[in-house]
Amino acid sequence: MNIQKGKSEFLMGIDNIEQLTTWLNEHPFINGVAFIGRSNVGKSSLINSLFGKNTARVSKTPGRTRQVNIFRFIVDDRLNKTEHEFYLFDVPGYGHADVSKEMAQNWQNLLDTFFQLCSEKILLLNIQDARHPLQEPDLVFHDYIKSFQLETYLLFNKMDKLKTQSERSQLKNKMPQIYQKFKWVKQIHFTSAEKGDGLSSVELSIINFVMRPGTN
Ligand SMILES: Nc1nc2c(ncn2[C@@H]2O[C@H](COP(=O)(O)OP(=O)(O)OP(=O)(O)O)[C@@H](O)[C@H]2O)c(=O)[nH]1
Ligand SMILES: [Mg+2]
Repeated sequence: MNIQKGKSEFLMGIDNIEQLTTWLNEHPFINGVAFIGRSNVGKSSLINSLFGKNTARVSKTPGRTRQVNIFRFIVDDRLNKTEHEFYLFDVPGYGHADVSKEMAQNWQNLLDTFFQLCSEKILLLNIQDARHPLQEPDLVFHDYIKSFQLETYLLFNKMDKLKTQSERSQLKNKMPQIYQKFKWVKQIHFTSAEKGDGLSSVELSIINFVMRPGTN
């Protein structure tokens, strides 16, 4: 089975609480995956690498994804010659230092609405920067998200940026602390959206989650 690259379809971007509430209430049993992480960690880039390039917008300016972007993607089951549709969410980054209070509050409200109303069939992929693990906003986010009890996997992205031995051992040395802090997280992946490292196992994990028995 695999995700059909390039067949993912952008449905809409929502930056308004009422609209998000309506959409989620109209879709109570959605099965799919949501990408969330600090701004600029590579959520949109990972989405493009996994679901086909040009699915999501990639930016050099942090904070570019200002909406909950909703997509549809297709898993191709070649053995049984069937196709299955699921939802994909690119959720705005948290932990901005440089936005107005009003904007940060709007984001928080969007996140609250999203996590309160999304079905438990959504897999949460939390993206963090491999160069800066255990950042304060990530720890705050985990404290926040834990109570929603969604299946959550952690992705350390931009692994290609750990170029020297010493940069790599910095991450390695923090692993015991990372496993401790994120104990409740079911899987941890190490990826590079740019080079493609680790993406096939992330793809497999997504497929295993959305295709698990009893959910279609
Ligand atoms: N070297 C390297 N650069 C990456 C990787 N993933 C993303 N980038 C770069 O990081 C920048 C931000 O990537 P985005 O995918 O837009 O990040 P985002 O998390 O969606 O950001 P927001 O939408 O602002 O929350 C872009 O310049 C990407 O090209 C990676 O694995 N390796
Ligand atoms: Mg983005």
